Amino acid sequence: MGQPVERAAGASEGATESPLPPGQRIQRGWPVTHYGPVPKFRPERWEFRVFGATADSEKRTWNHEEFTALPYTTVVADLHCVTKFSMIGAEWGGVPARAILDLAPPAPAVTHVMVWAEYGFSSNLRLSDFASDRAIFATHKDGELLTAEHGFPARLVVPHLYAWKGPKWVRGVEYMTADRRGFWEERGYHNIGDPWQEQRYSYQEAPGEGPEL
Ligand SMILES: Nc1nc2c(c(=O)[nH]1)N[C@H]1C(S)=C(S)[C@@H](COP(=O)(O)O)O[C@H]1N2
Ligand SMILES: [Mo]
Repeated sequence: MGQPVERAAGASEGATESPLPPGQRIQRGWPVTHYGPVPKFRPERWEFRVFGATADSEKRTWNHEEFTALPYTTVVADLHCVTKFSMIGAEWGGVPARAILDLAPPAPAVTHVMVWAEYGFSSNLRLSDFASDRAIFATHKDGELLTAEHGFPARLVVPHLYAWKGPKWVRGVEYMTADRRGFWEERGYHNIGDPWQEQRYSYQEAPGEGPEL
């Protein structure tokens, strides 16, 4: 905090060699950032739901045991918070977003998804962003289960977008045939949120980058 932005030798060690997006600085440790309380996890009540415009018009749900049996992969990726800290080089383990798209295919008309979390928190993504082979519903970080405050039992990580695009305490995905703003996107954050283009705030949106506010 307060130090000049620098890319010191140690800063990029590890598996990610990518530079930091503009305006970001490296945060040591892992701060907790979210709106509202940390939800209590109740395994018997938890389910992950895919709904909206599915290819067969059916909803799909997985209970916690079933969800933990879905394909598992790891992705090394940084978290870029729009408030300008970045947490670099984490190894996320969990269910690739692609696996969800394969197991519960969207209808051809789907262009966007809304990712839903506890307490109605949500974030919208273009289908193409969600379909990235690096997008992951993380259950683990660096080989350990996520802690409650970091999103246990699952959080979305979309490495090429700002971290608010990855809800903690995720509960499902809605397939949409038109774009709609999620929680932070309605409250001043950019509809797309590409950190490499510094798409932080909705007032920066170019025409066509988001639905009317
Ligand atoms: N459910 C939920 N998920 C959320 C948020 C939130 O407010 N609620 N905040 C986002 C923001 S702005 C950031 S920077 C990251 C922070 O994740 P961390 O607390 O694990 O560092 O979570 C994201 N996911
Ligand atoms: Mo954030």
